[in-house]
Amino acid sequence: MPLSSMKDLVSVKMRASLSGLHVSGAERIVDAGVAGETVAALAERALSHPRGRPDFINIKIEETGAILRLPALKVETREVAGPAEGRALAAGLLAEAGVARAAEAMALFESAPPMRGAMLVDADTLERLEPDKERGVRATRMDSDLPPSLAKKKNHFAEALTLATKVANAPGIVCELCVSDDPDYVTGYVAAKGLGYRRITVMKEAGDPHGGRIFFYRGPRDNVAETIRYLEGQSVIVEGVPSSAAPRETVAEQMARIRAEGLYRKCRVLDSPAGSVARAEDGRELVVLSSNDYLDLARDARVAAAAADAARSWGVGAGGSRLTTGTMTPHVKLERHISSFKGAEEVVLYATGYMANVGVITALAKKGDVVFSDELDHASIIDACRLSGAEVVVYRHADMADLGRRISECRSRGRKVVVSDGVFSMDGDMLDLPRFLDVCRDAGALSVVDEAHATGVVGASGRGLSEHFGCGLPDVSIGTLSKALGAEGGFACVSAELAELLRNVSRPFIFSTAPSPVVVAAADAALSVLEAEPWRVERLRENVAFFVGELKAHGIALSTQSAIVPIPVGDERRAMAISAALEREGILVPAIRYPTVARGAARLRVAIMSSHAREQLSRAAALLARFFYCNRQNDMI
Ligand code: WAQ
Ligand code: MG
Repeated sequence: MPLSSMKDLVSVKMRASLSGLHVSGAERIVDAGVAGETVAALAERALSHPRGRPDFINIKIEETGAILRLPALKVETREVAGPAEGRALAAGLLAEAGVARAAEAMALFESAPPMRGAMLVDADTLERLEPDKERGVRATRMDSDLPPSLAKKKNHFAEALTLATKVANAPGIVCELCVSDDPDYVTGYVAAKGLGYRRITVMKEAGDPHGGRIFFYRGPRDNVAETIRYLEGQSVIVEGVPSSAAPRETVAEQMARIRAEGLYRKCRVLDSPAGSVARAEDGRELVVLSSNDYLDLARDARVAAAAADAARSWGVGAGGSRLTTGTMTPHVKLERHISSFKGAEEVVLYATGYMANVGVITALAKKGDVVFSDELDHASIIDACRLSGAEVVVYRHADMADLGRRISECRSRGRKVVVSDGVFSMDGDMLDLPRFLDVCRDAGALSVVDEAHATGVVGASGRGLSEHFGCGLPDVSIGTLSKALGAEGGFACVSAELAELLRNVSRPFIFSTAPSPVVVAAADAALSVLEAEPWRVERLRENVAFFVGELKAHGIALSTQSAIVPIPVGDERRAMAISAALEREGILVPAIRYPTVARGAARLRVAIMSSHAREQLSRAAALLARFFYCNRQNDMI
């Protein structure tokens, strides 16, 4: 039959498989006039499915028969912390919808083999009612009213809401339970006419390929056939389907939630330069135990003079990006200086440490490549991984065996890049660089190590992990000028070949104005001070050991391999209370909370400086221990 002679709307269904195994399926109900383009769009979707290229695609065009138009179920999303909470919530919703034996029902997912369709189950006895138990019942002949441009790509949410709306309106169906079978899609839902579409963000562990649907039926057995006929044959268009489930939260609501969760933050204003003692806005003096200015170089007279001189000779702004007019003599001089300090072939500067991570990782990895990242890597690395478009594989913290296993399991033909913090910024521990380099070399992977908290701190003269371990450099050693070097900016130590790559493709390098010659000259001077005065690094190490010893004497046993001493507290509000009590005593130790660390893993993060006096450190340790223990017994200090 020529398409043009078909009635207004047609159903177009696509099913794709590879070696007989299902790859993807989709269906649309569209005007007969656009059936051709719909066929093309569905074929393209099948051919580009992430699961692989199918060897068989079946596309069918049929008349729809009478169309039933249904309003989309109301959507509500519940954020849960993990699958246990998600499943308990689902059980409660099922009970609300009239399925008493909810837990038993959910166990059906575990016992049944993977199915193309849903289980049709008696809501009271949990007996299976569908004739073909291997295939299940498939709900078909449905579509949303989303315009074609929005329905091109797989949209789990919109497709599930469309199906759920059709199913909830089926005769005899009291509710539905769904968990996706996509390993990385962990969201599921419970849907019923009365409940609406209740999304639950986590219903299973990530990576779990199991999932399924259960349609709960209540009514005479004689009517089951009619229910199945509706599910399989009645054409339905669901109206008002949103293209995404993002909950609408006003800015005021969002801020209220942030406060309620104990996650509110604001900038503290200090009325003094960086250093181990600061003046608060109200004039009070505070001992700063949270600065990254580890070697007290930010206000060093020689560093400040270099900045002032540079401002006079070179002006303040660079006036252009590095590849246009922004590269000045001071930039090149600093890059050479850092290269010789680190023993690297070349160095590429970035405006900040964050940008260095983003710039390096997005340059090395793109779509089709794989980045392996430690689960405790810094936020800038996490953002960089996301931005790169590469597949991201997160391995267990500092676990080189786990890293090796994950690399060996990786089947991608793309480039492999492994990235780790050198010193972990929230835990203060150090990467085992020699083993890390071994794993990377064996795998033919590029190694990237962020030494932001290691530069100036780790190694006898502050040259970082390679100096500490007496081993070679990773392919990329990233560092920052804004912590121990007291200035601002980031850098990547690389081979000449990689430097060329970064200057050609690294977008933060290409599209940022070059760092100001003022900060560049300051960093250069700071590096000279560090080279001339390695005692600063030694003093820092002694101060760390002293502080850790003091804490231990007060009953808090901790270890660190850097200048970062984290004191684990757990509860966000408790960490805030201890931090506030310390501040009342004139000691500045911030509470670190989600999203910087995991929820419920809040901590006080002490950072030691070479310029801290022993008395400052011992008093701080004593007060810290007092508040830490006092606050464990009762919530008030
Ligand atoms: N009819 C009946 N059952 C089906 C159908 C169908 N048309 N399609 C899939 N199933 C069953 C089958 O057993 C699958 O294993 C299982 O459902 C899951 O299918 O963000 O993606 O397509 O709100 O993996 C839900 C949350 C996503 C969406 C559901 O399901 C959101 C999803 P999947
Ligand atoms: Mg699926």
